[in-house]
Amino acid sequence: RRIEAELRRAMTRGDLILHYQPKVDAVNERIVGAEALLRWPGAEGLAHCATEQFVAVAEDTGLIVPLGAWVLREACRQAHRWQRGGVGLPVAVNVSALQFQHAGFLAELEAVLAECALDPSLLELELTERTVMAGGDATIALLQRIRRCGVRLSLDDFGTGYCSLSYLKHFPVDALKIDRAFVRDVESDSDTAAITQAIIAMARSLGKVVVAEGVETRAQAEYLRAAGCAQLQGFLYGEPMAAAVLGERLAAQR
Ligand code: G
Ligand code: G
Ligand code: NA
Ligand code: MN
Repeated sequence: RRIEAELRRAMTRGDLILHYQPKVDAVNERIVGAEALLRWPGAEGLAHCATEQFVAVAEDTGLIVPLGAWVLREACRQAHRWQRGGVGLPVAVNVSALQFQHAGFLAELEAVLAECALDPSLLELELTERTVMAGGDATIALLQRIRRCGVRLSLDDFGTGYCSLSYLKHFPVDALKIDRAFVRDVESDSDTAAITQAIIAMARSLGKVVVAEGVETRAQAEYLRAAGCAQLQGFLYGEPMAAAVLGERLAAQR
């Protein structure tokens, strides 16, 4: 397919970049982490330039395996630059199901950590509920091995998949990210508010850090902070931005 060929070319040419979106502490609103997100800046004229679209193509074609490996390495290099600069900002990387289930994933992760000399606790992998639910016991064993490397794990888009709250205790993850669909309606819909409160309470009782994503308004932020969310992420605190721009914000908050 044409899109696949263009994406492949963009990858080998180095046309893809990563942007970083801040995560802030819900109480003091200082930046405590960043999520790496793929961008394809030269592709504005193409119909599939939006990340959601080309990531879907990459997942359908299997290109997500080498592309995801590139993202992991690039994000670790950036995290190491921040580590060396004395900032020590944890960086989160999205990992697709196919990439996670690929046989070489753990070895590659270990190799990248060693190559970048990165403190593993400065790397977090974001996996969706769907990804961890799909693999059964083998998945749990793999999650445990990743965690033993010192890398943090979080469950992304929580609440949209089919992961029941009671399953949470089986997954060795450090954090859970409440999907932005909940955040959007948390003040206007009492059922959403009740579910969100329940997710936060349950996750906290299991010792998981709760992160809310898609926070756009001050009112949402206040609500989520009061409900016990530890970290907030969303346009209110910054869109995904170039590493240098985030670096300036980090320097300014020191
Ligand atoms: O940042 P944005 O909302 O445009 O991202 C759209 C979708 O693409 C989101 O679901 C996001 O998780 C996914 N995405 C962005 N960057 C990456 C990446 O590096 N790897 C994977 N697997 N997905 C990504
Ligand atoms: O699937 P995942 O949660 O990784 O997707 C992250 C995506 O969410 C990114 O594409 C990012 O651009 C987008 N995003 C981040 N913050 C906000 C926000 O406050 N509102 C909306 N609508 N999208 C957001
Ligand atoms: Na994510
Ligand atoms: Mn998400």
